[in-house]
Amino acid sequence: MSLPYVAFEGIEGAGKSTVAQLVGERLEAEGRRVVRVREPGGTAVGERIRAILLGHDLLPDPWTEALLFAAARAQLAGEVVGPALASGAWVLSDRSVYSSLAYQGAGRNLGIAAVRSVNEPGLLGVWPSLVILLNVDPAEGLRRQDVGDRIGDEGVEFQRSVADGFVAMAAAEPDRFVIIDTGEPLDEVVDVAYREIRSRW
Ligand code: T5A
Repeated sequence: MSLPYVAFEGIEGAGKSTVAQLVGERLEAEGRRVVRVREPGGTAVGERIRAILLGHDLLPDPWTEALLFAAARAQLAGEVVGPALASGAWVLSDRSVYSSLAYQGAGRNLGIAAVRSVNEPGLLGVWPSLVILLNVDPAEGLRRQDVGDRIGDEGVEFQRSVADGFVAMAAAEPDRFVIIDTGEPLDEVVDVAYREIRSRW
């Protein structure tokens, strides 16, 4: 049986953090041990890398950006995700390697296969078993955001190419991805996500 490692994905403002939090609360209410992580970040090293990546004061080149995301992720995999899964916990992740494939691979045009190959060594074979892809119109997603980050501020056309990247990956891996339309009320989105997770584990 696959490990309960679930990633919540989508473009800016899709509702990833909100839905991951609420689904986690439902799982905890059933007595399950849930470890929540976010990318980039989730470790001391990763949070420092996050500040480099998302602040407006530095402008990493596209490959520097891709490699820094991969570096933060490698730290998270070794320090948190791998041990949590080994201990029997469920891992709910606000973004994952699939964000790199969509943002750097598709959005920045580095190529999904090339970005995948630089991420693979650091992930130690542990990929999200289920990706809940929250679908939102890019303009609506940007409206929902409180504060933009450097990459989120690239604008609506960039968001569109990232969204297209996510949809292409979902079509290529239909067993791993579930797409949920977030035009529905939040309660309903959470309910569908929760049921998709519980149908697998
Ligand atoms: N990035 C990240 C890469 O380029 N490559 C990578 O490999 C990785 C990991 C990270 C940035 O880095 C980039 C992507 C990003 O630009 P982040 O911290 O993940 O940034 O932040 P964002 O995605 O920008 O997070 P947001 O907070 O904007 O989006 P969320 O988490 O999707 O949205 P959330 O949950 O905060 O919700 C936003 C608002 O919408 C409402 C919520 O209540 C909230 O007010 N909402 C809904 N409203 C109506 N109906 C619904 N169904 C709703 N769901 C949520």
